[in-house]
Amino acid sequence: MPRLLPGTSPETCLYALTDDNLSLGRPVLEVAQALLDSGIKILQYREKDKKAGLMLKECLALREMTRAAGACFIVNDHVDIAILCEADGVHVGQDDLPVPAVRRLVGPDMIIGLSTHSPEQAKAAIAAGADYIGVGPIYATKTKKDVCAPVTLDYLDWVVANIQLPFVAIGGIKRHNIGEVTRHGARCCALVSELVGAPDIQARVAEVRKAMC
Ligand code: TZP
Ligand code: MG
Repeated sequence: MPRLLPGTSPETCLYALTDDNLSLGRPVLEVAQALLDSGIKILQYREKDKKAGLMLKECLALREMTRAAGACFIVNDHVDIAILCEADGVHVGQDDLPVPAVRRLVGPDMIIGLSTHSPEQAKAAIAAGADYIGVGPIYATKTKKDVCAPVTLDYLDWVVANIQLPFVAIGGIKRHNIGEVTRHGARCCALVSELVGAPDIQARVAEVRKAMC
């Protein structure tokens, strides 16, 4: 996935998402720095309960931090904030602005990720011009509100067999099941609670990485 992973190996990768509510009281910038220090090369800012002014401030800081770490920076939902902080990409869901509309706003170079939950949505994502798709939730998760039922490894298997676009497996992925996900062909896995909720983030990233193959 060369566009999604500037400067990194396309072998296997961990994609980390922020969530202040799960971070054991630690500020998002501290958590993000720990993730980057652990070698995370894709970071998504995903904060559902914050005001736009604070989100922009945090994203401007995260942009600097990710640039210094040689990491890709993606902003969830907020196309305006992604543009203003010069993020590498923006990630949207099925009920957010449609990908062609996002493309008109961000221009040709910004990465657009789209969450998908079915083969139909994956095919539509390609037709709409997404640069990568999210595939999930693979397992049950409490992190996302209004989440659909787990798509299970069956949808992942279908994506692996049928979709050429880069994809990121997500949803309920933890150190005890990530090996199963990578053995089913996912090279990039996105985790929220398992990483930001770890008391020792660097140790957790190392454990998760070890379990990936
Ligand atoms: N999209 C699908 S599931 C999910 C998102 C953002 C949340 C995943 O969180 P966790 O804690 O890794 O299960
Ligand atoms: Mg969204």
